[in-house]
Amino acid sequence: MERSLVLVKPDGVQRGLIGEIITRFEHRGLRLVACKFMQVSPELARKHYAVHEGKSFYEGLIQFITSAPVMAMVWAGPDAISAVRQTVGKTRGTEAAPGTIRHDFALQARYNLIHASDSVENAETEIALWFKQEELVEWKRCTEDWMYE
Ligand code: FUP
Repeated sequence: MERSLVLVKPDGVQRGLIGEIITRFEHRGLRLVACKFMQVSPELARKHYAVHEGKSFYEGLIQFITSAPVMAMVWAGPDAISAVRQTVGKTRGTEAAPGTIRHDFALQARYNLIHASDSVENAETEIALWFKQEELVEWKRCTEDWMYE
């Protein structure tokens, strides 16, 4: 069972897409294990995007992610990293496959609605950065008996 850190970024919150995005992951069969609506501090933003430090879009990204609240979540399931990223779609909406969230609701890179962990290792680091251990809920969806082998 893998876990992924998913953020509905400020554009998704402002555009009223939190519910739509959660619905996509619920329908996919993933399990929500943590969720919090929060204003991101510049310190947290810089830690989260440390891998992009020095890139041309880095400062704009920090400004953007701190510009309005985000909905931070952890989703779990078999192959959750690739399942979540498949549902999210490629970075730019114009390159994302039809049916993905970014294709259906976004066009460009910065305003691409969602962050989703790109590896198991990064997911665990990101989850530890965004959530305390006690905020992660241990439970099982009844649908899992009919979806997970
Ligand atoms: P992704 O994994 O698809 O979220 O994308 P990346 O890790 O490549 O980029 C992280 C974030 O940087 C993107 F969500 C948006 C932002 N970005 C830009 O603003 N401009 C770019 O050219 C590339 C990325």
